[in-house]
Amino acid sequence: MTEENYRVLDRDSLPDYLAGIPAVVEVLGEGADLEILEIGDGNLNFVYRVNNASDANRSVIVKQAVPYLRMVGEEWPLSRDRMTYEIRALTLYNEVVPDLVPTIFHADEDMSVLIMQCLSDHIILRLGMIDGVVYPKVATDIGNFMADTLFKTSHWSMGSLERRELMDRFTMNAELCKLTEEFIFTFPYMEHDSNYSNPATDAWAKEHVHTDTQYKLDVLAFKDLFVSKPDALLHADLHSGSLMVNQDESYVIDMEFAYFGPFGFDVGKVISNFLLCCTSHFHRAGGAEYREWLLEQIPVIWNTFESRFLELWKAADDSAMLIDGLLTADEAERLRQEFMTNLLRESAGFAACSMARRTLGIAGVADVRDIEDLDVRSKLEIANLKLSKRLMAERNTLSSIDDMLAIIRDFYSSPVL
Ligand code: ADP
Ligand code: SR1
Ligand code: MG
Repeated sequence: MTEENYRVLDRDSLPDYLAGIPAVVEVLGEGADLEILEIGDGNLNFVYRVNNASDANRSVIVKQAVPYLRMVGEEWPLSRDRMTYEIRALTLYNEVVPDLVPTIFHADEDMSVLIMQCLSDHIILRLGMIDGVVYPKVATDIGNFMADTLFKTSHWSMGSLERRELMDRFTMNAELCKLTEEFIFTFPYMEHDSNYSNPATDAWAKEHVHTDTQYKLDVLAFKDLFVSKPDALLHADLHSGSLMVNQDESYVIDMEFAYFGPFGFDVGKVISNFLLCCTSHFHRAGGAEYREWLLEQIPVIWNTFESRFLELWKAADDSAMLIDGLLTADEAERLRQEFMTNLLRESAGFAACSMARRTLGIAGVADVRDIEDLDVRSKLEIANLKLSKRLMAERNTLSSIDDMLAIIRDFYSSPVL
């Protein structure tokens, strides 16, 4: 990545830039008039939808990283390296799960630009779920996405040398890992200038989060895992804003945080986003019926993930971890069972961290933060914090996803509002 070849693109400069890229011209049409819309609603980057003015079906998405954190502004510098990692991860995902990620038309590391398939018939899952829309395939798609990407980049699948070579391509996604270390695992559990504020929530957090030694030490144990447990190539920002869906398809986007980390981080984040949305529907129009749908998706996600992961594992050749002849069939079965129980517990802990950071930290979720009535919002926020604390405290009692669901259902059986 060089500085001299970088310039920030905008609606004026995009047409010339795109005209020089044959693969993009092929999609948009030679010499076509272009419509360009800045559609970025994310925290970090600029995203444009570009389409042929006379044929909106001929469209691409242009995503560019700028050298700062977009949600804060230029006063928070952030290296553009993140786009290099997004390009690398999306390239790999296109090999591993091509039906679940956008196709790449062009990638330019010097310009920190990614040009990809425009998902014009799809909506961000978070927005759909806020509106109470049922997506029949999303839970199985996410489960399969996680199983394939996590298993196939892990030491249970890859050989030792090839895995370390792959790890090497993601090790230096350092600034985004640091963002996660701070904004998910540190700042939300203490007084910090960056934190969100809502008076009643602040008061509750002061009493029940900042001074809860066990909870803070538990969160730190998960920060330790995040920092030190390179199980597999994670998406590492797999929330409902990173999924674009419709009734038939689901696509995963926005993999700029990709790095080698613990399996449970992706799984836990996904689960937490269904819970954050579920809590919000105590106020939102979806009500009990939609809450039930959201809760039912959690075992579907987990069971799909688990059965696909185990299917891949049972069919795997020798790996960095296992070679033929090391374990008997019974021993291998026991290993896999214990592994899955640990992964479930790990996922519950990461889900707990994710719920707290989305409640107390700078980067909230629209599910709750967009609710204007501060008292209502605060009640939902406190519910999310209580559920986070319960999941964290009871994670090591879990033997199955049904156990987790039982805790969640018991929690929601007490009044939220
Ligand atoms: P950031 O990295 O800044 O969080 P995202 O990758 O989440 O950016 O993209 C921001 C928004 O741009 C998404 O919420 C979505 O609305 C839109 N978007 C991103 N990628 C695509 C795509 N391939 N097709 C359609 N819309 C997209
Ligand atoms: C400053 S933290 C910004 C957050 O936005 C991204 O989507 C990640 O979730 C990150 O933690
Ligand atoms: Mg992003």
